[in-house]
Amino acid sequence: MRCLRMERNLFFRYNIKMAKETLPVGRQVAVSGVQPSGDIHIGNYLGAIKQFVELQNKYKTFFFIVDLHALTENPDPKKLREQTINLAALYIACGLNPKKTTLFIQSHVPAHAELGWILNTITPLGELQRMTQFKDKSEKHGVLAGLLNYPTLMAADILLYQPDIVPVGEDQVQHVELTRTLARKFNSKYGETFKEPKVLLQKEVARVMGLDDPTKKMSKSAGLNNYIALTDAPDVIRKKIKTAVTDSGSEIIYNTEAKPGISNLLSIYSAFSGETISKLESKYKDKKYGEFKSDLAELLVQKLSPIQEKYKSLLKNKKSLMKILDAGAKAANKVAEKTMKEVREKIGLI
Ligand code: AQP
Repeated sequence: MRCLRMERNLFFRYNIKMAKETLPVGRQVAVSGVQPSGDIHIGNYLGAIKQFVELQNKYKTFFFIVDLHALTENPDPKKLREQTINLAALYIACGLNPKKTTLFIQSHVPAHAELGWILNTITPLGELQRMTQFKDKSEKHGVLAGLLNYPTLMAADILLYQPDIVPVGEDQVQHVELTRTLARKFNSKYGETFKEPKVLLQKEVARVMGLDDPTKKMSKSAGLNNYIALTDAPDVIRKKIKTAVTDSGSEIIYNTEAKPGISNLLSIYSAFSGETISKLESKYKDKKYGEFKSDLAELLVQKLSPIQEKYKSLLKNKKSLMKILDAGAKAANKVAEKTMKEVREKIGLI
């Protein structure tokens, strides 16, 4: 009950659209990105990428690889390059179609950094210091200015394309809310310039939890046993699900407070199978955790293997991936420049 109330408050407060809501017809704009900061996992997929794929059929979409954001974790340059191109392949393998979506690398559109800087100049320090991600990540990486300014760069990523919606996982809701605040602030100071976008959340899987700690979100940086990577081999998937933390008792029921482990696995099962959680609860009534886990592992192997095959084949031709990304950057630059021209004029840059 408490959870439900909190959820309702969250949705009200942040002006969140539900993924199940009928999407508007016409060419509204959707924008989002993923960091090339490690193995892309099923949390990133269910919370974000899967939505991107669905949205490209109804919206004008800009989806990108946020390499400048990944720098906040001081990655090895060779690894960053490799993960950037891998993420491009993975996006396409998951179903993004470069003919429908503008797909590009963030750093190939200089306006992101430029607008990020401009937004910094109207952002109170306290707004950045209170961000949950900043607090969590500065514990791991030290208090770097890049981490602090992550949300203003993210606001620029979004506002440049004047989107109606921003599909993200729940952990990014706070940053999108700051984006809306900054858009309002800029508009009231310099005149109507930016649209205030809404968050689009995939309710049931907006926060997929870690396999080794179902009280915290699944995260690329939380260690190998925390997540199922989209590229994990079948045996790795089986082993990770087998060792995923479950709860005391033996019932397979959804109750995030009493049974966070099983509830998380049920959400994952439901999202990949399309079966409702209550149907799964009935299916596994009187069954053991072991049988449920083994079925879930096989489901994941089956659903991820076509993505993995396509991913491997796309990576054989990196030149053609780069061509797609170059064309995407060209198209994105055009849209971003239009916004920047207006911004520069309004704030007095010659
Ligand atoms: N556990 C999750 N459940 C649902 N959605 C999630 N997302 C991330 N984790 C979950 C969503 O995935 C998109 C891309 O995330 P990101 O790469 O920009 O960075 P993040 O949110 O910080 O993701 P990670 O996996 O935790 O990466 P690291 O460890 O590098 O910080 C976003 O829409 C995010 O909400």
